[in-house]
Amino acid sequence: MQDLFSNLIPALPEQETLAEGAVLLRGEALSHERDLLSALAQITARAAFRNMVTPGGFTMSVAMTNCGPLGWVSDRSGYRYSPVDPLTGENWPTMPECFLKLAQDAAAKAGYQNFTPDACLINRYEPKNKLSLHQDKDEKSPEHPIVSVSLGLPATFQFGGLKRTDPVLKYALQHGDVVVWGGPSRLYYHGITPLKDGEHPLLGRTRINLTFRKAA
Ligand code: MD6
Ligand code: FE
Repeated sequence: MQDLFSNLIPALPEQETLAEGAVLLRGEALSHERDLLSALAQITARAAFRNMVTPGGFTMSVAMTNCGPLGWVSDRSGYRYSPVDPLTGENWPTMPECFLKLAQDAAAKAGYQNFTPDACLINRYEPKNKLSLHQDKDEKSPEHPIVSVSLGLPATFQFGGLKRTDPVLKYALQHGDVVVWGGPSRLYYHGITPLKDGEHPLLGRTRINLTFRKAA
């Protein structure tokens, strides 16, 4: 059947450059999906998803947790990386081997050798949730890239420039897609538009995003 339609629906390229330093690796995480999702369930059993509060006092619609030596946290006093989950007072769960391998393999494919992430921020989107345009600038090692893994419902990723007012391009991110992002575009503004409702066979009405960083 696939042959019947392959001339009507052109396949998207396996690798696409979004900007200098930023590469979309389509389907890169697909072969690991079951391992990734079972590791995720173990993490969230210990460090539950929660809606953090911004320094300005707004509750984020996207729910978050972390694994690895450092986790990204936000509250009324600001954004920072912390070894401790403020909800439990315990360290964040260890970064699973399958997470680390995926992140390092993807970084290497994109030309970033020796990526040694010490933080993995895990975002959970439900329909209508969005992430406003922002820069990732809380990391002390911006010479390292960020590796971002999309699982579950598709999302529209907005990708701009160094200024908030720069024009933004939009990209569809599907289950299994990985974006590796660094170098000249490491500090570009980006965001996720309100998630469209749908049903994913493994994740239901949810999108999960894993972002691996070298934070320290
Ligand atoms: C998301 N991602 O995809 C949100 N940040 O749900 C990010 O904010 C992000 O994908 C830095 C680098 C890659 C990203
Ligand atoms: Fe970001």
